[in-house]
Amino acid sequence: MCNILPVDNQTITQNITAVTVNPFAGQRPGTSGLRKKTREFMQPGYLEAFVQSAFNALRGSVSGDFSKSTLVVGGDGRYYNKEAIQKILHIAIGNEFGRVMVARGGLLSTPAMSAVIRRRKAFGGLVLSASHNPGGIEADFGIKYNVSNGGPAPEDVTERIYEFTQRINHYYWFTCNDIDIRQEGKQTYADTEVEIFDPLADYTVLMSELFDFDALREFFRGGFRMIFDGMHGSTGPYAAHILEQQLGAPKGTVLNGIPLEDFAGKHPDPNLVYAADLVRRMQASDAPDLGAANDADGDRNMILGRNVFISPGDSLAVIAEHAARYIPGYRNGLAGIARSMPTSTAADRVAKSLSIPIYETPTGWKYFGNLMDADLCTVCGEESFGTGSNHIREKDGFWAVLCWLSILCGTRKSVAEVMSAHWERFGRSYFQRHDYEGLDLSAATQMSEELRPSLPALTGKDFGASRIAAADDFTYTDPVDHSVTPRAGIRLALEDGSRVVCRLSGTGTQGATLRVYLERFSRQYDQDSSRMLAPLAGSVRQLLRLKERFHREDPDVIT
Ligand code: G16
Repeated sequence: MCNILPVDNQTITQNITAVTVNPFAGQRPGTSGLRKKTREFMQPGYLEAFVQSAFNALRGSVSGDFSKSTLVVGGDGRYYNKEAIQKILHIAIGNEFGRVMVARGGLLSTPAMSAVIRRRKAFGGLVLSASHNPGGIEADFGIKYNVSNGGPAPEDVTERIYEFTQRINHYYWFTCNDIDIRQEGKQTYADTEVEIFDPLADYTVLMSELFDFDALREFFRGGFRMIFDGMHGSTGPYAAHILEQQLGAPKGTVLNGIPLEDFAGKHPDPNLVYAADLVRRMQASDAPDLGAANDADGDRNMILGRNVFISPGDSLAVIAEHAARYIPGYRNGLAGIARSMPTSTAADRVAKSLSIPIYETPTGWKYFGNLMDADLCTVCGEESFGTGSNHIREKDGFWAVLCWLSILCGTRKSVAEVMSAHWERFGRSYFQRHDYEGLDLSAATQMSEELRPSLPALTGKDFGASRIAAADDFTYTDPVDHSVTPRAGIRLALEDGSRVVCRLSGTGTQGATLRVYLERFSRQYDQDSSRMLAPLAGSVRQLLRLKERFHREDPDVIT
């Protein structure tokens, strides 16, 4: 059917119509799918054009026939999630997918999507989320395609999708009433079976295979206390189900666990700024032993102890250090560790001590996929509050929480004690990310263009409390398929081992966001991060001439 060249709004079969649509500018996926203002997505035909372009780009891999393919659909529950799911269903049936699996209520965290794709051997999945960005009609929306290994589509696929978006002229639409996705069950529409499934089931089984649920149950029974902030995103139900129902943590362990379309008007972003309530509770005199939060789609995490914040780079290093000993799923050891280039080098020292390789990739979880598929690495992490392993092909916020829970259970130490022991052994990478948001896009792009040619001449120049040993724009060559990713971030390596990285965010929906990553190594681990990093922060502001270019002195967000 779909090879027929349609004329305007031509009926293809009784209920399938080829609907005319014009291309929309700017549908190129960024670091993680297509993210835009919700209103942009709500324009007639906008989502339809992107979804059909994705199907057009993917059709070649199944010789033009989706009849044996399963597509998984779900999202983080933000505003427009339900409407988008209905549209996707009508288009997927119009494109004659053999099966479409929709999470009950349309709610599926990103890691659960990855787990479902892998366990059900699906062709791929569409995730509706703008991650940690706010939700609502005036806020953000997004859509991402995940491939059959469960991971985000690699760049060659997203570029193919983008090419199709530029010349799309119709999409296939199956006409029927809205499909009820509130109850589990199966129904057939045209040649497609639509299955509504329990979004908690596969993920819970996977976690029970990796972690020792009996030991964790015992740990809670012994009085261990934690709080988990679901930030009104999609992970609340998973956390309530696993922590409170399966592991016996007391009711009330999960805060903000009910998914809301607007995340209660907040940024569902687990960091010190946006998870301020959780931070306050972890600083109180009666604070529990562990505090954690996940973002709206459940792939990001933040870990806190009593009065202790664990930076994502340290969290990766600690999980890698202890996984084989305290987490059954990793008892055979790790094949390797991977981190994105701006992420602190704390994990590198652990990899060295374990005599396993460390891989440095561009920002974006998709770059870990090949390494994990080739069994080159087991755990991965990014400074953007992402940690995960080869159990799926996405970062997994709740998995990171269970890792920390298992480490605390196994060592019987507090979060602070685990961290001190780690730093005592390996030294500490003081790390901060400074974000300058809402910059003029062309001025920010021009800044990067001007900086690049000047990099070689920076070697030997004073910088912070040291001197620049090397400066370049990171180019990544994938060790598996040898694909090359240039311009992945400007990095300065200093003579004292410090590092500074600058890059523009690929996930923003307005203007440009400049990210500046600062890292300084020290054997002394009890210093104040801001004080340790102040000389680097000052030098980078001068190098980038931020005041002159953007009238900015201070970053909007420091994490
Ligand atoms: C996405 C990607 C991550 C990446 C992050 C930050 O996260 O999945 O791999 O590290 O964006 O990207 P940027 O610095 O370009 O904004 P998420 O949680 O937003 O999907």
